Amino acid sequence: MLNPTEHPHRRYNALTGEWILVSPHRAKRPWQGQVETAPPDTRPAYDPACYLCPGNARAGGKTNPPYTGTFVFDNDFPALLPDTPTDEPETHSLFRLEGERGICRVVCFNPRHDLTLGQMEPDQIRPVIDTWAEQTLDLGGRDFIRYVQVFENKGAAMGASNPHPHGQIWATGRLPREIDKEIATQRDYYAAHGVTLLADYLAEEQRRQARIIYANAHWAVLVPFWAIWPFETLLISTRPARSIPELDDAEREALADALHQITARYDNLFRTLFPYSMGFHQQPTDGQEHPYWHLHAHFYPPLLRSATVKKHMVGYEMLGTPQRDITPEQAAARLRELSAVHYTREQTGQ
Ligand code: H2U
Ligand code: ZN
Repeated sequence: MLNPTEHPHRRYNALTGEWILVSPHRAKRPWQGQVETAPPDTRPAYDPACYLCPGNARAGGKTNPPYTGTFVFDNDFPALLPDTPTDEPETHSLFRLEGERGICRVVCFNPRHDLTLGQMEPDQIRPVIDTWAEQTLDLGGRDFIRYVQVFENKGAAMGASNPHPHGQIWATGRLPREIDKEIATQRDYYAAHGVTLLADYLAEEQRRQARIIYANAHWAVLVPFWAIWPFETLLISTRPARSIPELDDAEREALADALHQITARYDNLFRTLFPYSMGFHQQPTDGQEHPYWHLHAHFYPPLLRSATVKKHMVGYEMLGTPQRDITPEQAAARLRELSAVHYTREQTGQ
């Protein structure tokens, strides 16, 4: 009989409708690899050369105000523009091309240059959540915007341009590809069962416990059953909320706590400022009702075995199907047993 801890198998991603490959027999001794330590974090609290620090000049001539909380500005090099023509100059069905409108912004999480989300306490993360909510309302309220994507690229390994704690928001006239997929699966599930897909999924994960890393009254963090990246996680709201703005005070406090828990554990895993791309998937802002939507956030970290050994999505994964060696259950167990006291605090005894 198939043993999922030993035999190669494939797993279905209920949120995207795609399959992944799991090869547990290749990871019999996953934790005996190298344990190297990344260079110490020597960032100053303020960096005069940083284009995100308060009071500093940005490329393109603008100057940041002496901000003390979060700070949002229009990206000086935006990938999308609000006034792009949206007609379709191509008529051939094999050469489809459409203008895309949008607005790109940068969100500084904190004035301090030497922090990351993982090093910020829940009460420092809370204003970031409020800012995401405000931005979703502001951008989503525009008539040409149908989706607001809140995200963070953290670490040079993910292409982040600057270690100052910051994220981005891209708001677009059309729905992004990942959202299209999640609409199809969540809408079908809701139509068939009358509850959200992630509500049923979370209830089952709570029952099984094997992949849950952390849970509080309003959020759970787990390694999804169908995770591709070694330490990929999914943050799910207990109530099937549809967007960040609709979260009440208690849910925002609990979200700050959950974000602290997962990002601090990530940093502690390989004792490094753990790189990842993360982002929230909320309902479209197209003025329609989306009762099937269930608010969640994905964390996609590239590290596999240490501060420098990354997983590469190459070869069979590019040409065939994404594949992983250590199982989602093993990854969850590792993250679950870690402390959420950031390793840089342990070092200084604070
Ligand atoms: P990362 O999240 O990948 O680090 O990107 C930061 C963004 O900051 C990037 O999209 C923008 C870049 O265009 N940026 C500015 O808007 N002004 C600047 O002075 C430098 C970088
Ligand atoms: Zn800075």
